Amino acid sequence: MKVTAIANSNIALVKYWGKRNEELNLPFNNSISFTMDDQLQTVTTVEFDEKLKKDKVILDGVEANERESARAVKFLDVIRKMAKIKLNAIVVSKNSFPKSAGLASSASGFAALAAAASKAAGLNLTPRELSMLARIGSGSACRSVFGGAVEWRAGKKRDGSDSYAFQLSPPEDWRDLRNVIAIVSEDEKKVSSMEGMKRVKNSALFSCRLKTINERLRVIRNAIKTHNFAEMANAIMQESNNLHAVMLDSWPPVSYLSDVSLEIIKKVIELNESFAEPVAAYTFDAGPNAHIYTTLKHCNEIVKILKDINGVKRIIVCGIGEGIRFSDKHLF
Ligand code: 2P0
Repeated sequence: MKVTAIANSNIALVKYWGKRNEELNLPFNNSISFTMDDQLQTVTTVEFDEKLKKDKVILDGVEANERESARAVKFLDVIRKMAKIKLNAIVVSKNSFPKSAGLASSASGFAALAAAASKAAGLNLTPRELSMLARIGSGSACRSVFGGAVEWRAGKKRDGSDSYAFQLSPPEDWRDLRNVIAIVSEDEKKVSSMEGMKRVKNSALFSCRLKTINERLRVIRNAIKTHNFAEMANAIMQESNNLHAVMLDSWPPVSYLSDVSLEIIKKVIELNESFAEPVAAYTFDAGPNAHIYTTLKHCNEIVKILKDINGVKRIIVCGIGEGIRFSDKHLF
């Protein structure tokens, strides 16, 4: 049976960084994200077929490289074990955005693959089970199973059975929220998230981050519930600063922000000062591209500011989007 699933990327307000278990992608702390609209999307079709001698993975029209292919095969092995099947699969996947643009393609990629492959293997998983499965593919993928605002519960158990995402509020709840994305670099990052998360364990600041993160989670959760942008904004920016401070404090040091990123930070702070309240909040993942959360009212102004910054290559304005969906428009 051929199954096609669609998943959108998500951009965290409180970030996942550091694993208590690398095999199962179990984090140290809860994280909170918004799922993006269909501009940041992966569509994946999977079919298990007895005629195949090995798994075949096609990403954006070309055969996956060795590293990508090994990661997909390892994930398919998890699904084959769960479904008690031995068949090989063909996986065809298409992103609506460049794979290594720092736009979290692994989140939408593994969420779509988890959904398509588990169903194609005959499993009928609940959203929570699907979230746990996607997490094994890539941590942040567990959040892309759901739309709107999503929290990933870190959990405490060693087997990961209490580490999954759930929806805090549906996409239609905060219709005028936007993420203005400034693409600064489309190069593949030099230090992968996987490697960066290993190094963070050497950071003395990391234990301090974990002590203060619960308060930040509480503020953001509450701001989402009450649609209080100003309250959420400062917490988002402090969280991003804290994350990148911890990255720099890792050994060997990890540094993802560029001069252009720092210029964007400066401009957002100036904009907020001019309003005497936060109307925009920057956040950066494992790369120099900026994600500026704001409301529709201030969107054009932010786009204008970003366009004037030397080094900003492209701007994408994203709304809040849906979780996993299935489609009958197969890719092969
Ligand atoms: C996040 N990031 O919460 C954080 C913020 C990057 C910075 O999740 O090794 O690709 O596949 O579990 O999910 C990127 O890491 O890592 C990430 P793996 P993933 O969105």
